[in-house]
Amino acid sequence: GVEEPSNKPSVVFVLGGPGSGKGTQCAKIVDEFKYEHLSTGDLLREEVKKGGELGDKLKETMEAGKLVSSGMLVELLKKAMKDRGWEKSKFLLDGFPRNQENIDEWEKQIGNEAHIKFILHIDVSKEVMKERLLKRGQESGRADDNEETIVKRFETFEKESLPIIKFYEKKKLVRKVDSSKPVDEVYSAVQKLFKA
Ligand code: B4P
Repeated sequence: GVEEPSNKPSVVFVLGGPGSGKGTQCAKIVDEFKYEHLSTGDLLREEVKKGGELGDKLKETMEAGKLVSSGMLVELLKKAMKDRGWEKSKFLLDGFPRNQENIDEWEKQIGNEAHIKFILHIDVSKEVMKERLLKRGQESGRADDNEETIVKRFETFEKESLPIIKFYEKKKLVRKVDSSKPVDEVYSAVQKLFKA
């Protein structure tokens, strides 16, 4: 039969622990495969920069290594997606969804309006992640890249975000790469998954 052209955006979720290399790989994917890249971490850091009551509250949550509340986050995300264009767009959503509340809000605010293609899981050990985050902390001075916050971010990841990856694994939606290698080697594996 004749297929109806879909006007829904398609979405790839990029998940992995703090410092696993999500942002790094997303930049490369976008160059080659022409996705619109949105990082929820970046969106939140922009809000923090604006200051005000909301910005201050977000800053506090992020520096505690916790996840911010999902209603506002998905509103921000949806607005950013609409700003980039909706119909026929391809989005790479970096760092989302990170807990069940993120998924519930996605269902509520976006749900059938978008099509989830697959989940890219950037996988690497805690030791390697910690090393990378501490290095970035020295270079860029990101407020949450310090030893104390990193430990809390790992706790949050294991408790709230790993179960989300397992949930999508059961649905056979996950494509996983080993991110312990140098950036370009990781990217060759990523490339294959996007061409598949
Ligand atoms: P994020 O900004 O997403 O921070 P992250 O998990 O640490 O990932 P990031 O992208 O920065 O690091 P990457 O792995 O690319 O989140 C920050 C905070 O925002 C969260 O803690 C939370 O509070 C809040 N938040 C975000 N999303 C949320 C959501 N959906 N719901 C609720 N709250 C949310 O890279 C790390 C470093 O490793 C870089 O310096 C990079 O150069 C290096 N690196 C990468 N790959 C490498 C490789 N192969 N070899 C060597 N170094 C490598």
